[in-house]
Parts: sequence; C-alpha cells; structure tokens
Amino acid sequence: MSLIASDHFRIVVGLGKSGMSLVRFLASRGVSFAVADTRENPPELATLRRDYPQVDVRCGELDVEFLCRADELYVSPGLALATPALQAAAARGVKLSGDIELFARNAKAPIVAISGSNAKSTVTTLVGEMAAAAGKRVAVGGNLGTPALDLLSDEVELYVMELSSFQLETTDHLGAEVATVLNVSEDHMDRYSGLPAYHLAKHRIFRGARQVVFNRQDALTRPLLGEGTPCWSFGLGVPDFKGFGLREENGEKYLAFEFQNLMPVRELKIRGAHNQANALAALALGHAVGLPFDAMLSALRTFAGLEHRCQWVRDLDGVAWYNDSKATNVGAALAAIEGLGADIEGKLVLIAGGDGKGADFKDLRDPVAANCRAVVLMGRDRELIAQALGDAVPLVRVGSLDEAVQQCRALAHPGDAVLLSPACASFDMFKNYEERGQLFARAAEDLA
Ligand code: UMA
Ligand code: ADP
Repeated sequence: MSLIASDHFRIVVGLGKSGMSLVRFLASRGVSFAVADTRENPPELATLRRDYPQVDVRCGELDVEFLCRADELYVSPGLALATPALQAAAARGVKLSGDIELFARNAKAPIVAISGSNAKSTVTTLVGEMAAAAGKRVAVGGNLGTPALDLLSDEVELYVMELSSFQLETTDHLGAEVATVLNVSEDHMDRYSGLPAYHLAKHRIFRGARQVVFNRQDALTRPLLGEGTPCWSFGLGVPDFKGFGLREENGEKYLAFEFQNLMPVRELKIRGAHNQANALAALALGHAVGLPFDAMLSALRTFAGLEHRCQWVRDLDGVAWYNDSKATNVGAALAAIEGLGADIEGKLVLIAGGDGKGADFKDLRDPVAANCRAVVLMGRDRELIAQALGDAVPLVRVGSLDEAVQQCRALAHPGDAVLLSPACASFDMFKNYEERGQLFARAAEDLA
C-alpha cells in the first residue's frame, strides 16, 4: 500500500529527472496530478507527452491560481522555495514538499542518508560498494545518479542516499537509520542568505534519525540531539569510543575503530588526507547499519575513486595532469590544492574559475600562495578570484579551456602537476561539470 492520500490533487513543479520520477511514482499509484515548469521546454517534456499524454502540463511562468488548485506541490530541488509564486501558494495553504519526503514515507528498508558540502558522492558510492560486498541488496542514488523514487522496491534491503541541501529543504521527516553531514563549507550562496541558512537546511537530514555520524574535525556537522541517540564519529585524529580515525604503529598509519587497527592507509587506492576522512566516514556509516568489517575493508581496497574527483589524466614531460572538475566550491578546491600540493615534488599550476555561486574566494589565497606556481583563470567570475588572490602568484586570464590547457603546458616545470579544480560551477561555459572535465582530459591527452 502506498502511503499517499489518493483523494488529494498534486502538482509536480519542475520537469527534470526528479520531476519525471515523481510523475512515474504518482501515476503508478493512481494519484491525480498535473505538472508545471518555468521553462518553455523542460528536459523531460517529450517523455511526459509520450508516456503520459493525459497529464496537464503548464510551461513558462508559474501561475499562482493554477498552483493553488493543488493540496501539495512537489517542488524540484532546482527551484528555490523563495520563488515568489511558490511562496504565494504556500501563503494560501498549499503544502510545499518534494521527492525525498515521498521517498521516505514509502521506503520499507533502512536508509543511510548522506549530506555535506563535499564528498557526498564519494562516500555514498563507497557505502554502496561496502553493502554490496556484504551481500546486501542495496539501492544507491538521490542527488547522485538515480532519483530517489525510482529506487523504491520491495526487494531492496538497504537504501544509501546522497541528499543535497535543496532536497532536504522540502523534507520534513526523513527517519533515516543513520544520517550524516560530512562537512560544512560555503556553497550555493546564490540560494541561501548565508552559511547559517545553508547549515540549517543540511541539518534537516537528522530529523527522525535513529543513529548519527559526525565529523570530529568540523563542529558544524554535529547535530543537536536528545540523549540516547547513538552517535558515531570520524576524523583524521586518534579515535576514542564510538570513533573512527587514524592510528600509527611502527611507522605505519592505519584506519582504526576505537582502539583497534583495521587496515593500513597505504592499501587505499584513493589518495589524499580528504579521502582518508571519506573512507573513515563510510566505515562509520556502514558499521552503524551492521555491515561486517571484512566486507567494508575489501570494498575500500578496490575502490579507485570517481571520475572528475582529483582524477589522474596523464603524465607529460614530467608533469602530471589531474581533473578535479567536480570541485564546484571553494572547500573542494582547497582539499585538492592542499592534498595534491603536499603529494608532489614541484608546484601546482591551477585552472580555476566559472560560476562562483556568490562564494567568497578569500580562503584560496594562502593555500594557493603555498602550493601553486601560477593560476590560470577563466569563466564568468574569474575577476572575483583574481581579486581574492591578489599578488599571491602569477595569474593568467584565458577565454577557453583549450587556451587554459595550452597555457598550463607552457607554465608547468618537470615535477609539477596541472590541476583543474575550478572552485566554481561550470554552467557559464559548459553543460555540466562532467562536460568540463571531459573536455579538459581530452585537451590534455591531445597535447603532443
Ligand atoms: N529549472 C527551471 N525551472 C523549473 C525547474 C528547474 O528553470 O521549473 C532549472 C533550474 O535552474 C534548476 C535546473 O533547471 O537548477 C535543474 O532543475 P531540474 O528540475 O531539471 O533538476 P533535475 O533534473 O530534477 O535534477 C535534480 C537535481 N538538480 C539540482 O538540484 C539542481 C540533481 O542534482 C539530481 O541528481 C536529480 O534531481 C535527481 O535527484 C544535480 C545537482 O547539480 C546533480 N545537484 C546540486 C549539487 O550536487 O551541487 C545540489
Ligand atoms: P559531492 O557529491 O559532495 O559534490 P564528491 O565526492 O563528488 O562530493 O566530491 C566533490 C569534490 O570535493 C571533488 O572535487 C573532491 O575532490 C572534493 N572532496 C572529496 N572529499 C572531500 C573532503 N572530505 N573534503 C573536501 N573536499 C572533498
């Protein structure tokens, strides 16, 4: 039985991937609904017209009167709840909700819920692989890959969900078996009034959680909870009770749980201190849902990382080229600059810039000064980055990614690394971060 009242009328607002998953879900349960999107030609319009020709679709500017016919709106994470038409409908008593709320109400298996400014996809994928290695029928998705509602199945034994702050804004009660916010640093400042509002949205993940995992090195990840909710922690320091961390013995560094060494860090394929933290977070989440250590450690030994996250592309004349196109905010770029900077003999030649989403780039200045030979700047907000970096290192402005790659070739010395880690979203110049990463890798591979 579906936990959704069938006598109510709903409107799906936004006809992208999540909107289309809502359409399939509502139609399969016989719920009456319509669709609206502010775009004249939303991405899934052709699919909707082909598969559900009877559904009423309104494209273009949102019509408040139309929205007010619904009892509930399922709003895409891509649309700000502050959108005036949505606020006008809410003021007239229409409930604003989203796909994750509906997913949570209908999921019968435990949910591992993962949010954070960075590392969500890496940790979500890792926990999914750990569960699969333990023989569980696991479904992995959410903000990453398959939309949540498309994962619902009676066969599933465990859901591992990556959730964005946008998805959490429309989620009142998740009720996860275990929930975490991996880290909090500034992102999406074009959608939030400031860090406190963004933090508040992320922390909705803890609503109804039976257990939580927090990051000992980031106070903003700690939930405010009543006594009695089991709390596990992770961090790069030595762990204590209920903690995952790093221990050293005879000069060897180990991933550890409480007082027990689990596995030498050197057996991890993923590189850098930030990835050690990611491995520890995944172990904490997996342990909380009862996955055995041997299965989790075997997944950690084989996981080579995801594309576009500090991914090695090639070596050329003693220079290594890395694609970190997924670094769409300052925190992610800092992890790459400091992590990779510490690992190489020479210096970094960094490519940065794009759509800065209202971020403040000043935190880049000192790590760039310490680790970079030069920074090649491109994209809409390149002057904002240039201002923040000042005279820390030589800056080169370019008009295209191809030009950036050519400049990097000329600037880098043997022993250096070229790193695309833009600290910005890609939408000003590319379809998405994947396209940016692919074009960078191709241009680097084409260098003679
Ligand atoms: N849009 C409009 N009018 C509308 C609806 C959307 O202009 O009426 C525009 C907005 O600029 C919006 C964009 O279209 O940002 C995408 O919206 P969509 O409804 O087409 O999006 P979906 O295809 O449903 O994708 C959404 C998530 N997108 C966003 O949160 C922006 C996807 O996360 C997610 O994978 C998908 O649902 C399935 O759950 C993407 C993302 O960029 C990967 N997430 C952000 C991030 O990771 O930083 C949060
Ligand atoms: P998300 O899904 O949260 O965007 P990803 O796993 O896709 O996370 O990684 C996004 C970016 O963050 C990549 O550039 C990656 O190198 C960087 N990153 C990965 N782990 C961390 C971490 N623990 N702290 C900061 N940045 C990280």
